[in-house]
Amino acid sequence: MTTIDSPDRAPARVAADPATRGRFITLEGGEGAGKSTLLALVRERLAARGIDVVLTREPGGTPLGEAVRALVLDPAQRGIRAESELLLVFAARAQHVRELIEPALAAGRWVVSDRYTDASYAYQGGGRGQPIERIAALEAWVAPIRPDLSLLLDLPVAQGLARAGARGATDRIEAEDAAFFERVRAVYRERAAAEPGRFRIIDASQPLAAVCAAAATQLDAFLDLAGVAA
Ligand code: T5A
Repeated sequence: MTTIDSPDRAPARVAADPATRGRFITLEGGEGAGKSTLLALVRERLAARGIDVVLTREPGGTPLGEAVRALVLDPAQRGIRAESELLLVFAARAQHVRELIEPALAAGRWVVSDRYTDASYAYQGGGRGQPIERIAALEAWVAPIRPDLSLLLDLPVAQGLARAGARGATDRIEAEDAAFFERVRAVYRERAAAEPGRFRIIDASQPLAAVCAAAATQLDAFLDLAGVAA
């Protein structure tokens, strides 16, 4: 018989010892900002310092998360309501946090995720107009773990959409209008301004080499602060 996961039956959260816990880094930004491209650089930079890295993404990162991703990005799913979309991305995230992120961090591995909760504030909050308190409640419930560092790749909306569009087929969210993505960008920038200790803003409108150099500088500074030997 299938059982329903209740708070009593749910496995205990993996306790992370702050002294040995890995670090959690997220890459954020609008469409075509260069996050996926940058992921490889981040892995190399961390590996060069002997850090064991797990690369992942949202929505995604687990079999359930990848299935949700396919649904959320499917252009054929025209009728998805804003509330449904919010719950879907958080359903994927709940699984991602419990199945991958928390255990990896507790084991001392570093986790680098292409998007995390800031994307929900930006897309479902800014883009779709879902109330911030609702997003915050879901975050507190299923994704209380906070990134140690978030790199925000910021660039004008038109430039990002042109890059994303040059790849060909448009997904369900990329098909939104420019005003939607302006709201997404505005929320990202507000969040970065509100949490300067966690966020580093990178000008992603520059040529790729300059974006990579800026990201490398920020990562090196973070690694030095974290006491990781060069
Ligand atoms: N979403 C996600 C939500 O709505 N809520 C949520 O909670 C979460 C987690 C996920 C979608 O889901 C939404 C947001 C997204 O719409 P995604 O694939 O993560 O999809 O997001 P996208 O932004 O669509 O991914 P993209 O692949 O479009 O953007 P990237 O990863 O930022 O960009 P990248 O690296 O693929 O680069 C795009 C193109 O630009 C070129 C690259 O070569 C590539 O061709 N490029 C550059 N060209 C010139 N100069 C540079 N500096 C360049 N950087 C990259």
